[in-house]
Amino acid sequence: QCCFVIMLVMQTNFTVGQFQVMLFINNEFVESVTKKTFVTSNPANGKKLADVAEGDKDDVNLAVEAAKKAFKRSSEWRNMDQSARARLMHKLADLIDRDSDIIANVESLDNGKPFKMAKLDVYFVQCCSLLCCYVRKEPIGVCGQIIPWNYPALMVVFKLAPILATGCVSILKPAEQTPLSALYIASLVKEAGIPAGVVNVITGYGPTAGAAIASHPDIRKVAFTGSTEVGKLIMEAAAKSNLKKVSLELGGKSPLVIFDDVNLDEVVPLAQDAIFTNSGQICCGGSRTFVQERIYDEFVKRTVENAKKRKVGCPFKEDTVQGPQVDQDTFDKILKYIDYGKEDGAKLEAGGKRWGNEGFYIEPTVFSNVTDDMRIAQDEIFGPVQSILKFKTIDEVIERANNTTYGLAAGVFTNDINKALTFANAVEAGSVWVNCYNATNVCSPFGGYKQSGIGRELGEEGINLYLETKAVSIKLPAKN
Ligand code: TXE
Repeated sequence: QCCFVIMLVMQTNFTVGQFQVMLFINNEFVESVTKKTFVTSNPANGKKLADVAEGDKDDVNLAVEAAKKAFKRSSEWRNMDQSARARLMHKLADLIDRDSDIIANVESLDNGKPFKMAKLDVYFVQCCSLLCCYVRKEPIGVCGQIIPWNYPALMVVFKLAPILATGCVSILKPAEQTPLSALYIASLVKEAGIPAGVVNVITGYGPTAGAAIASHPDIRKVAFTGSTEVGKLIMEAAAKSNLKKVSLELGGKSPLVIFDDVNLDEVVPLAQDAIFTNSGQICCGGSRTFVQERIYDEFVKRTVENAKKRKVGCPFKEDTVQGPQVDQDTFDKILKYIDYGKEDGAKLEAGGKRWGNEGFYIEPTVFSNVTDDMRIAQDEIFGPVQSILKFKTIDEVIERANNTTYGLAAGVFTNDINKALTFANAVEAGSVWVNCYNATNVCSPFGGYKQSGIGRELGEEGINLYLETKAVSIKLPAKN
């Protein structure tokens, strides 16, 4: 059998020399960077089968680079249509079929499983062909839900709707800054006749009450909306406690791209609402306004006029569009970022300081001449600060739009359908809006790529977050 392995490794070319098996990176068999090897042996007699290249961090890096290149926009793999991919899959399946004895032999030698079983593995043959199978969706059960302060009542609804629809039960923690509306809605839960224990609201702080939810051994799923930083803590606590399921809706630095064929009268106010809505305290806010070169100066001029017209003031006044920021910390953070913008060389065009002399109000603030490396272009500010960047071509703006660790949302304004769809398909974001912004609805899944989160709320995917899937297979007495 050993001879057979030697023979087959020669013939299949996955080795150099007789017994050395190499790494496979970028469609090449290569030695590991360190040239180190480890031994794989035959469990039937303990004898060595081969020296295998020992991959380490540097090899993983090389493989990741190769994989990134293969997945880059416009690469052969990304441009390949589905039918061509299907042809390659079938070709691979045919080759596995052709060499199934070799693969099963290797498997038996290396793992010890009987050749017969190894052969079944290769074909993934089901153990009994007389099977009837049905799939059940069942509620996960006890869920923890930790929500932020920017949309307190809306977040309660986002979180409780799938709980009630699927038959789960919730321990919900509102943010410490805004505990009141969740408690009020809790009283309505009781009034509606929902049984005791289905909805529970724990007000308190993140590192205590929030952390207790994330690490509780009897909570089977945690849903969190908030900062990326805390999202990572939640995931860590979930992993370390009972591997509870996790869905995260986190921060963003969403690009809004404006091509030079648009009507500025319409687009200037929409682009400003994209970031100034809810005093800029919005996770999917269009916080990087990319404007095409030819209309840049005019866009900035009109944006500044628009910012100066925005009504800031008492939240209960009819014509108010911008109230205060939620608390001192948030207020301080935003003013700090306005300073960073000035320090980093952006041009302050409007606002830039506190509004009035009490409460946490900030003037609608506009920066022009913002470049990608500035802190105001990279970090989530979560306030009424618009950063306007200049671009020339669609390829350039796609690259720059994606050059962020976040991927929550994106927008594009243009009258050219090709540009709109090219951008929409290429941008790495969970929601893309064309000629509109912040247009969420209950049927559209909402959530982020990259460090903007895991999972999607709303729509069918939002319901699935709260369901377990069970496959029940039954042996039948005869094939019918
Ligand atoms: O959020 P936190 P903060 C972003 C935004 C903002 C920044 C900080 O950039 O400026 O985050 O805001 C609970 N274990 N977003 O500090 O801390 C906390 O009690 C468990 C974007 O207010 O993430 C609250 O209920 N829970 C965002 C919730 O997490 C913890 C909305 C959110 O608070 C915890 C809000 C812990 N260790 C802020 N620490 C969005 N995606 O919309 C805190 N919490």
